[in-house]
Amino acid sequence: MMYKKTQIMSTNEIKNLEEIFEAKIARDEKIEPKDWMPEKYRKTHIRQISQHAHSEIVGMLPEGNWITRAPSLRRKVALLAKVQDEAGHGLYLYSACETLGISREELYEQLHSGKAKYSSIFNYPTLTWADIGAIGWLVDGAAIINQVPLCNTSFGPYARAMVRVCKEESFHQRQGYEIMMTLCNGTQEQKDMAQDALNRWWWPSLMMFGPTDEESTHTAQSMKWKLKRKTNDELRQQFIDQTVPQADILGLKIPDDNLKYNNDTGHYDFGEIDWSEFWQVVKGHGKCNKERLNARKNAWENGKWVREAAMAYADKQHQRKTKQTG
Ligand code: FAQ
Repeated sequence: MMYKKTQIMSTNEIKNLEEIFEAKIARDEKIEPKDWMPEKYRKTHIRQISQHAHSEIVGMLPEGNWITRAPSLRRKVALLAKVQDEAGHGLYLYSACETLGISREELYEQLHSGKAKYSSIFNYPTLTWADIGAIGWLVDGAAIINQVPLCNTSFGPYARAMVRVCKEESFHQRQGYEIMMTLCNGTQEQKDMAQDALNRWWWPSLMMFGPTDEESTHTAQSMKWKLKRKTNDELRQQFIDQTVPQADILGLKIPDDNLKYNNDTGHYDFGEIDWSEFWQVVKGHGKCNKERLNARKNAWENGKWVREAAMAYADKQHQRKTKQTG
């Protein structure tokens, strides 16, 4: 009897907590790590924030490939800084994710075992220098459009991390566009290289926004929790509308024969995305999935001695301090 009463009490308590949580969301107040939150909210955030963090860290690899081959000192310095920024973004995001009660080790383990996803876009190869321009222009361009609404997401640590990330992404987008501009104002060979990079990165960039709203498993719930502020299709359309005029300025042709401005909607209509390619890449069968994951696993293995040395040093410091105070 007593047990039943406690159960009823706790159900009421939970209902109460749920109401407080929902009211906070409705008032656009941030949910902070120590606040009560539904377990599904916590898990969804761990999933999205960790996927985002992994994307930043894996996203360093395609560009890292070009640091030693950048065509000038100025280009090398800018690319080096960009790749370092991406490492920083990964670290803010892992930290935000840890506030939800999961350890960094678990997060890495999920990436290395293939349990956690990272963005499909980073499974494509960077074949020429123009790819570095195209990544900055298109991939960072898409990332900004996706991430600006996240500055206003409901979970405090994620929203705050996003503010800084977006400022840096906007510098990345400009450096990419400037590379494209330089190539397009160069020789015919350079312009062809820029066009070839656009041809290869355009469709994968559209896929970055995820499946269509109809196919998206998480969008409806994430919109209710104000984790997502705009749907995958809305963001994809915004990206296309913003990017087509930029391609015109460069004098490049977007590789889509069905791309056409629609006077009635005020948006560009566009061709069919190859969703079978997207799902193949997401499932691990893209051109570079194995290479990317192996690079991350090797980095983890090779860094083992550094982690051990750092722990031993921290231990020593701690012992010294307790000796002094004791
Ligand atoms: N790749 O129900 P939805 C960057 C999965 S950072 C792989 O629509 P959701 C910076 C999804 O996880 C780029 N998987 O999912 C940079 C789910 O599977 P699950 C990363 C994808 O979460 C620039 C399933 O499909 N940005 O670029 C992808 O509501 C340059 C169903 O999908 C972020 O992570 C994909 N593209 O919406 C770095 C931003 N799309 O988990 C270096 C934050 C979907 O159930 C160089 N994330 N899936 O097994 C988001 O906004 C969302 O998570 C979406 C997906 C929009 C990506």
